[in-house]
Amino acid sequence: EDGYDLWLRYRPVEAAKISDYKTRSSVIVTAKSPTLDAAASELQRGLGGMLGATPPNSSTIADGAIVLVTPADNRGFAIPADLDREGFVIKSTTLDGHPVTVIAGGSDVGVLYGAFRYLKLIQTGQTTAGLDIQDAPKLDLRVLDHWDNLDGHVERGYAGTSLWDWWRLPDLVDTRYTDYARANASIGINGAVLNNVNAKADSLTEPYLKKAAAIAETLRPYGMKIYLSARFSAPMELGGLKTADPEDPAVAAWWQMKANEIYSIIPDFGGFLVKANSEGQPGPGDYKRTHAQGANMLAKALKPHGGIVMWRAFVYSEHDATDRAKQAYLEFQPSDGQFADNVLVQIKNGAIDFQPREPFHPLFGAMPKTQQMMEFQITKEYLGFATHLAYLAPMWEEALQADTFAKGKGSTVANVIDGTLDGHKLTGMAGVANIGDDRNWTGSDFDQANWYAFGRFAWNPESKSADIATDWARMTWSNDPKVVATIVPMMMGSREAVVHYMTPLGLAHLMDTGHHYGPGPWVSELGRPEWNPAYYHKADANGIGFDRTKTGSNALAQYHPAAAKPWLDPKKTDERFLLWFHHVPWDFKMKSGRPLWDELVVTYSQGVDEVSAMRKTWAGLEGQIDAARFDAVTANLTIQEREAQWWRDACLTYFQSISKRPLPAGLTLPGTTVEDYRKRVFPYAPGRG
Ligand code: BDP
Repeated sequence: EDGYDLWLRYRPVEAAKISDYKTRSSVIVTAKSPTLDAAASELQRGLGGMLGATPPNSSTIADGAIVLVTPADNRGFAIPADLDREGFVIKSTTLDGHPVTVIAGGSDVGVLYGAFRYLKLIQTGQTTAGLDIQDAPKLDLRVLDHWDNLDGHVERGYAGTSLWDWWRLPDLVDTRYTDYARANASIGINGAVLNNVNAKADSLTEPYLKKAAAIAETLRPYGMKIYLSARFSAPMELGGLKTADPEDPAVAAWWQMKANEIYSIIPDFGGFLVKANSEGQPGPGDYKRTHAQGANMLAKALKPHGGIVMWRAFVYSEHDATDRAKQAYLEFQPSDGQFADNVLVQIKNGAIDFQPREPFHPLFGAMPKTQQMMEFQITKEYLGFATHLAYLAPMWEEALQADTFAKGKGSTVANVIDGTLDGHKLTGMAGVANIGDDRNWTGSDFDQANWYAFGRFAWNPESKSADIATDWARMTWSNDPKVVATIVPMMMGSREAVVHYMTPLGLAHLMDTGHHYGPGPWVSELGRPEWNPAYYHKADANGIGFDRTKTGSNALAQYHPAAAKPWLDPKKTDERFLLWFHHVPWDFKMKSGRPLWDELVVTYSQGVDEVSAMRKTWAGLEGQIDAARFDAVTANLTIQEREAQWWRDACLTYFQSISKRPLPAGLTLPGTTVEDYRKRVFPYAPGRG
């Protein structure tokens, strides 16, 4: 196996279970539509693979049939009136006197989602008897953001080059797009932004729209819409206008014309994603206009066609770099209530940038009159690329379950983005994709889990990362309980291990600059302060950490007082966030009784031990996992173990040169100098922007 099949491997189930499943999976009764066809053929593929014989497609109901039902063709089955358009019911029942399994959807795509859920029951070894399942997504937009450039390079991509063959599209439509769509539909992802947020205006020209339309055509039966990142200055670059000022009528007219053209080529186009006035991208700020003015101008152009705008809150300016963590809030919060009803403000989970651990972004819950959507990064820019094993779901669960206290206790980020806290209609979650043209899609087998988990959280932000890991491990590796019981805990601890050996105790952004791979805590010479790791850790003779209390940047004041309270006093702060919020002395007493410096050394060392343990655990699975995938994971874990050690040694050597303290008893460093570590550079690291 080479990982191409992802979690849709459909390998034969145990002989003992086959006949039981077969009595309920004999014929598929279907109606005609591309989406229902996709559902039927997935059931045939899956059941054929798992049960040994492909059930026929039929239009007559018989014993054991799986009957696909929609409001347009309900076959006498009472579809619940409240069933969401994308929701489904799976029910063991009797139709025309025959015992059957009904998969009913609120629409065709609901049936498709139901078919995948039915298959998952068998994939994970559960019963298909006496079923009565009803489910529907909690969020409207469940979108992958591809940071793919038109030349095929993927920004922060560690899985090869772009899936989108812009060069040969629309004539050549890679059959792989169908498998991409199947994988997404299996977890309910219903949208893809095809191009990088650092966008080229060319994406909006007719030839590229026709290429995008060919992709849209392939994804459509699977319930997916396509979106494009829009370059704000496109009216100048493509339309020859002298300005892109959102308040200029000629600019608005150009966008209206462009939107009309897009919809004439892609009738169900989803809308725009925009990165504006951030890291050199043009935006409304260039004309002293607000983000809301910019977003609303685009939203107005899309509105007649049913399109939406996802406007990113990832901004930080070179002019005020006292605390980068504060800037998005300062720029966006005052515009609460000003965004149009087809705009969502897309916010990263933390206020800096996809670090191994960040507290939740203070904008969540702070703009009750604005539709806010979550942006997670699936590609592991700051967590060891596709090489290091880090299952990100626990990190996302931590962010989603964080309490904003916006409307009292229990105002979780999940409830902000699912619209329930403030009664918003339009909701969503975006994930920066980790997908490329590597045979295994994501550059490593375990990174498939992050794509999978993203889909599950987008479907239901209340999901539990351990449940997701269990399902994924069963579908991807093996249903053997021993294998599952080995892999799941390994996954569950993996992100915390990365935190420990890269950025423990609330540290952040210590990665080497540019590519963000490997340690670079010593970097302090770059042009803009917030490009330097030293800006983030602020280590000096007195101590370490970023003071975000009143005596420092006071970023804490951006949180609701009840949310900020547990972080105000360093003695009471959850130590996982200690150095994020506080600059504390090297001898600050930790809960363990150790001084901070010792704790730092111990935690870094613990991270290395955790990776060694993962490598050994995996080695114990030899023979129980197919050889090619086993070896690939083994190789990655070997690299990760070596690099965890490098992270520990380099960071501690550097911090020791500042703290001037001895290591706690029993722990050592190799004696390499900071200068030597500094010389280890990677000019050709993948994925750089
Ligand atoms: C940072 C990446 C950069 C992206 C930027 C963004 O380093 O490549 O363009 O985020 O989100 O994490 O726009």
